[in-house]
Amino acid sequence: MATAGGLKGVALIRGGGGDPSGGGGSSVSGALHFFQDSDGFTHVKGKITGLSPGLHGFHIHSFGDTTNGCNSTGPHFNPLKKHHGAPSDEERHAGDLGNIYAGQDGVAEVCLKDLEIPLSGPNSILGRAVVVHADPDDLGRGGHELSKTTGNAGARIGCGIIGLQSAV
Ligand SMILES: [Cu+2]
Ligand SMILES: [Zn+2]
Repeated sequence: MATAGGLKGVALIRGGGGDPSGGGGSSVSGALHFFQDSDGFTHVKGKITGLSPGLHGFHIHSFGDTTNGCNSTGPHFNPLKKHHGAPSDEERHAGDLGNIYAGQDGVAEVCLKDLEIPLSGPNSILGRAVVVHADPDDLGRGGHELSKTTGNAGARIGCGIIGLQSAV
């Protein structure tokens, strides 16, 4: 597949909140690959394991900082100062990628593309974090006090920093 000089990124997902003794024994892990095509879409592909079956909120958060586990990655990446929403909404955070779905085996196959998460330019997601949540993202429609900020997706059970992928 030609990427026309497109940039590539990678994020290794690891479990957890900040408390090394806690996290409910979470063993979330995975690898996600990113590439930006010539139309400006960034494709995200990979697999995340160790999840509970069902939907899990899936976002780009602002900071590539895991000093305190996934909790130090900050809020949803939101350079345009919008409210939380679904990936298909006009009103959404750039980092709002909706939900991923894990089967009974706890594995989620990720395959999506999005225009708002470039790997270059002022709104680049390189150096920021991908976060997987315990609960489904309500896509801003849940009527909960957190719906318009986080989608009420619950705890951060896995995350990884998006880095530039090596050429080999
Ligand atoms: Cu999130
Ligand atoms: Zn959001």
